[in-house]
Amino acid sequence: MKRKIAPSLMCSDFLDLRKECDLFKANGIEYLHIDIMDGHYVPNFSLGIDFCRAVSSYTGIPLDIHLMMEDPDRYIGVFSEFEGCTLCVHPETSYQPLRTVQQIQKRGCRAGISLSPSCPLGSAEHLLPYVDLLCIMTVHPGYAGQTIVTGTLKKLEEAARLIEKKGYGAEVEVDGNVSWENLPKMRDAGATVFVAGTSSIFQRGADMEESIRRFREILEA
Ligand code: S6P
Ligand code: MG
Repeated sequence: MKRKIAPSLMCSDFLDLRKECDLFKANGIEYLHIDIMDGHYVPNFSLGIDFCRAVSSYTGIPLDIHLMMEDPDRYIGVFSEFEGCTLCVHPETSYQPLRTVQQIQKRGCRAGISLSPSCPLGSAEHLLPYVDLLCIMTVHPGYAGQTIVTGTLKKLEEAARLIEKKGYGAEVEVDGNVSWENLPKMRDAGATVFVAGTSSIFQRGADMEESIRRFREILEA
């Protein structure tokens, strides 16, 4: 499976968003990772539906929408309008997570589940045959710029191994502190989609195009 880069747009320089979107298009970025927060499931707010519309229509790059919210079923209809997008939910936020996954797929989207560091792999194992993407969060949901939580790399490795062994088709995404130091470990642990944030391509002062090239080289090594 080709390894993919998903820049996390909450880390963008919003005053220079068009320039960054142009760079993503020119450099073959596979997904745009968009964090949606409700101020309840996580103590923060980030991006919204109008932001999704703007970057989706401008770039044409498939969206990877990470729903950090209570009762995500209420918003599946709203966020499912984007061609080829992934809607990723935290299973503990839905009473019937499998039904939520199926509702997402019924609307023509790819369905993902995201496991925060507090959520063990075993609690979601039964969902793995059904999902298009499993996101292992390596920081607590809610903020960019955090440090990796110990133990999450091992969970990533176990998840990737299990998906491979069982022959499930799900992509394995890693989200949180995907830094130059952690990236090779995450690649070796079996991740296939990498959320790039302030730890790598959005580092202030660095050349973003050069950072994307460096990121890609590590993924392909
Ligand atoms: C966190 C969110 C993540 C962050 C990403 C930022 O709630 O789900 O997607 O945007 O972790 O990257 P970094 O490198 O600052 O951790
Ligand atoms: Mg995220």
